[in-house]
Amino acid sequence: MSLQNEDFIRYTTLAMASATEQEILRLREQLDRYNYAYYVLDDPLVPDAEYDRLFASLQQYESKHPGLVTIDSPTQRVGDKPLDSFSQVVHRVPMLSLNNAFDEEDMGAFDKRIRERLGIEDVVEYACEPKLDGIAVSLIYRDARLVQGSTRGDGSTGEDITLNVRTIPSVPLRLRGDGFPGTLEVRGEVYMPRAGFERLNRKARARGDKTFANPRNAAAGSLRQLSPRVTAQRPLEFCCYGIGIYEQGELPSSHSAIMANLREWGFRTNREAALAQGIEQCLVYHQQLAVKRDNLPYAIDGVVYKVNKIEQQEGLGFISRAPRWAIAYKFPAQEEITRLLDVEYQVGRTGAVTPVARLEPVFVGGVTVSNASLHNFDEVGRLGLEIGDHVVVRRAGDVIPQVAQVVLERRPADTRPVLTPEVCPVCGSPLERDEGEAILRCSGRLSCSAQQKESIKHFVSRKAMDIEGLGDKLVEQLVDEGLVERVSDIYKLQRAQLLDLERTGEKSADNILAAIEASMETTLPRFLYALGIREVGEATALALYQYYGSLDKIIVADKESLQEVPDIGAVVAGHIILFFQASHNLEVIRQLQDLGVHWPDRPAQAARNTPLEGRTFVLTGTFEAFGRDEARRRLQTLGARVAGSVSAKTTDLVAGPGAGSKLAKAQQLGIGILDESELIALFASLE
Ligand code: D41
Repeated sequence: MSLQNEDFIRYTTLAMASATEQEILRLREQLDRYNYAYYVLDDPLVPDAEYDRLFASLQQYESKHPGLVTIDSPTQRVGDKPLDSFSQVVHRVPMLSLNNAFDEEDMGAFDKRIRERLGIEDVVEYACEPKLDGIAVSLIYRDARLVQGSTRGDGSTGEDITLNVRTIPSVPLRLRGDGFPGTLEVRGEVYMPRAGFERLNRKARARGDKTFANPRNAAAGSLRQLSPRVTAQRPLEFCCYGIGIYEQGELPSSHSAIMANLREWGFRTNREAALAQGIEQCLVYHQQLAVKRDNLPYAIDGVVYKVNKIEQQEGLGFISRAPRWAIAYKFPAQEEITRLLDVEYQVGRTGAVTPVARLEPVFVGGVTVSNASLHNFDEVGRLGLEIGDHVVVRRAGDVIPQVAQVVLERRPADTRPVLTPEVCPVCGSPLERDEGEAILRCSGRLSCSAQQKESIKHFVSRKAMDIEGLGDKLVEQLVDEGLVERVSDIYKLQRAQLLDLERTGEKSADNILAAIEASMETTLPRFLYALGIREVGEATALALYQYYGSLDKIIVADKESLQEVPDIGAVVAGHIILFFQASHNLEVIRQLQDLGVHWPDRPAQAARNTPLEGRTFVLTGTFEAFGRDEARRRLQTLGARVAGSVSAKTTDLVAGPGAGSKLAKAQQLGIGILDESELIALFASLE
C-alpha cells in the first residue's frame, strides 16, 4: 500500500472528491475525533465497538482504493518493515535534564535561588506536574504532520524511533485544530501504564520468557524494538511535558498556556497538572500527590516544578544542561537494593509450592519489606537468583513486593543456589508438575497439613462459607492440635475444645460457634466455591449452579455436559470431574450435609420469568450506569448466562468503553454486540 499521497488531501479539499473519497475523509475525521476524546479528554464518545466498526470500514475502503491511503490515516500506524538499526538524530534544541530535590529544604533553596536571580520579593508561579517514570521522547511535526520521533539519548543525540512512536495511539499523526506553528517539536514521556505492564509480565511469565523489572524498562524495551509490529502490541502511552523547536508561530507566555495549546492540538497532557503560587503550595501539591501515587494508573517518581512564565524562564537560563527554572522533587524510591537471606517454600491450598524470598528488611515505597514474591521456580532460574545475593526489590501500588532483578556486580563469594524441592517441604510427598505449567504441586492432597490448612482457610473465608472469627491463626492452631483435619470437622467443634486453645476466651468461643452455626444455612454457589475445586472461582461456581441447579446433578455431570456451561472449558471440566471422582471428597460433602449444612436448590425454571434463557452474554469494558457485577446479576436474573470469555457459545457481547480483544473476537465470530445504552433498553423492556 502506498503510504504517501499528499496530493489526495489537496485534491479533496477542493471539494471535488468522489463519494468514496468523501467517505474516507469522513471516517478519518471521525476516528481522529473519537481517538482524541478517548486518549486526551479521557472521555470516550462511543463504545470501542463503534470505533472498531468504523476502523474496519475505513480499512475496507482503503484496501479497495490503495491510491487514497495517506501516511496520517489512522490505519497506517503500524508499518510492517522492521529496521536493521536505528539511525542517530541530533536534537536541534538540546533536551535538557532535570535537577533533583529530595526534601523540603532542597525545595526551599530552589525557590530562594529563583527569587534572588529574578530579583522578586513576591511569590513565583510554578507549574506542577507528576514526574512520569518513562522514556523522554521528542516528536517533530511539520505542517501538522508527524515527521520524526526520537529518544532523548544523551540530550544532544538520540535515536530515530519514528516508526515505533507512530504505533502509540496517543501520539497524533496529524495535529488537530489551528494556530499551531509550521514546525513544532513536542516533548514528553512514553510510558507503560501499570495495568498493561502487569499484564505483559504475566504473559511473559506464562510463556517462560524474561519479565521486565519495572514499567520504565518495559517502555524502553518496547520502544527499542526494530520491528514496529512488536511495539504496536505493547500498551504504551505518550504524555507531553513541553516543547523544543517552535517555528513560524507565536509562543504563548507561560508553560501552562503552551500545555493548553498542545492539548487542543491533540496531545495528552497530565490531568494532575496544577499551578502553585509560591513554594508553600508546591509542597502541598507534593504531599497530595504522594497520597494519590499508589492509585494512579501509571508509575511516577516525583513531581516536576517549572517556573510558569516563559519570560522568567528565559531570564533564568540553564546551567550544565539543566534549566535553572525547573526541578524534580523525588518521592521515596519504589525500588531498593537489599539482600536475599533465604528462599522458603510455601504450599498453597491446591498444593502449589511457591518460592518466597526472605529479605533483609528494607524501606521501599513507604513500607518496610521483608518478604517478596518469586512466583515460581522458573522465575528463580530466569532471575539467576542465589541466596545471599543483592537483589532489587520493587514495591509499587498495592501489588505484592517482588524481586525485580539480581545485582550481579555485587554478588558475594559465598552465595548458595536456590534449590528446587523434590518433595513437599511440609509433608514430604512427591511433587508433580502439570504438563506445560511452571508450577510444582504437592501430591499429598489433604494428607498434607499445609494443604489442609489452606483449604480450610479458603472454606471459611468471606466469599465462601463466611465463618467470621475463624481467622488464619486459629485455623492453623486447630489443624496443629488435630481438632480439625477436614472441613467437616469444623461443624463438630465443641465449646470446651475451643476454650482449651490459647487466646480463645469464652466470648470469642461463643461468637465462633454462633458463626459456624449461622454458616450452615448457605447457598449452593458459596458451597461449591468453598469446596476449593481447582479453577472453580466464584463466577464458575455460580455458573454451575445456574446450569445444573443442584449439587447432585453437578456431581454426576460428565465432561461433555460440563463444557456446555458458559465459561467452562476442558481443563476446568477435568478438574471438576477429578474432584467428584475422589471418594473422600464425596464423603466430606456427605458429612457436611449430615451435620446440617444446607442450601436451597435453584427454583424450578417454569416459575421464573427468564426471557433471556438460552442466551449467553459476555461483558467487557466499563459501564457508567452500573457496575459490571450488577449488569451480570440482572442478566442472570433474566435467565441469561454470563460468561467470562467469548466463545462459540456466546450469543451477545455487551461492550463498554475500553473493550479490547473480546470485542475483536466477538466481531470475528459475528456475535451480536450491544453497547451500554442498548443493554439499559434491554433491561427496561424485560424487567
Ligand atoms: O514527567 C516527566 N518525566 C517529565 C520530564 C516532566 N513532567 N517534565 C520534564 N521537564 C523537563 C524540562 C524542564 C527540562 C523541559 C521532564 C524532563 N525535562 C526530562 N525528562 C527526562 C529528562 C528530562
